[in-house]
Amino acid sequence: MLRAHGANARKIFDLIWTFGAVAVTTWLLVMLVLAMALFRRHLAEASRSPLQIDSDQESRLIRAVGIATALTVVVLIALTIGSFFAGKSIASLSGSETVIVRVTGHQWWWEIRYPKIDSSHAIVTANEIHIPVGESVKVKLDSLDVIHSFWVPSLAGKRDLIPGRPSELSLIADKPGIYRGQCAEFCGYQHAHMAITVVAESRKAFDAWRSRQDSDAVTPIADEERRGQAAFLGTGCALCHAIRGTLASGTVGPDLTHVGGRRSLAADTLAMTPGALAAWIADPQSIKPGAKMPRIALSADDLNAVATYLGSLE
Ligand code: HEC
Ligand SMILES: [Cu+2]
Repeated sequence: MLRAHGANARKIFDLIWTFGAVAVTTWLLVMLVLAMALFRRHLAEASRSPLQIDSDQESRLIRAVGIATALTVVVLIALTIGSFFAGKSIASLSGSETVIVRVTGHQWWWEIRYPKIDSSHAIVTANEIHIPVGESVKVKLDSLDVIHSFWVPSLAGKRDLIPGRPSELSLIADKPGIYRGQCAEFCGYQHAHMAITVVAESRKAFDAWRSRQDSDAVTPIADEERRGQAAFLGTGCALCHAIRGTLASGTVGPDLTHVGGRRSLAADTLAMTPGALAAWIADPQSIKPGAKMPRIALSADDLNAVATYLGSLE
């Protein structure tokens, strides 16, 4: 949030500093006045009895308190107006989007879809959004289970994903890079392991990524990968996962058509490495207890083969 990299995030960043500066200044002034008052009372107590009332001083104090109260109200109104206009100018950024992404929250991962354009298919992936740098991207949000919240602090503010009540947000990244996001609404056991990655890249790299995602999964040629595919299709993985180009078409878990090309596994819980892939498949419950993927017993050879096969799906 303090490292804003997009128009939308910068508006929020300015607001944070304005609120912070006003709050700190107010606090310092209050402390200063308090110190002065205590000091003066200390001097006065020495020279006259505390029961003696000085009516001049009383009316001065009443005036001072009145002015301070009025100033507080003015500051509150000014901050409210500032926040209103920041919200309005964030809203005015929408409408010029060149890319649309649909994000659906699940316990505890993000389903990402890019609707069909021209001759390409709709793309389905998970936990990793690619966007072209400098272009405004419309993110449409929905949830299938509980309330989640989409928050990529360097790029935009938070927006809740409420089941049955679609909402949207626009994202803009003005520098290529990898921006981490996090579910920002407590959504159950593995809420903390529900991160999202936004990869902002040049238009050329984005188009290349898109067309790679658009193709079906590669057909395995090596023996090990063929064995992995057979084990995948034969042990129930396909009930929950889809791999385009094979019979696997489950929708309970992330689409795995290009899983090997992602940067991380299980909503950024593990970095994508051959070892992590095998560890996840061997026992997802020890890595992300409560995750909606059961532990499935595979022989050591099948496990290695499945991990090799999935790793090859880039
Ligand atoms: C009952 C449904 C179900 C079954 C059966 C299942 N999975 Fe999963 N799988 C999931 C869910 C849900 C997730 C997301 C977990 C999370 O991140 O919280 C997942 C995540 C994954 C991931 C990580 C994907 C990513 O992009 O982060 C891989 C790889 C995977 N499963 C492989 C397999 C393999 C191999 C099998 C068969 C041995 C299998 N799964 C069986 C539901 C299932
Ligand atoms: Cu969540």
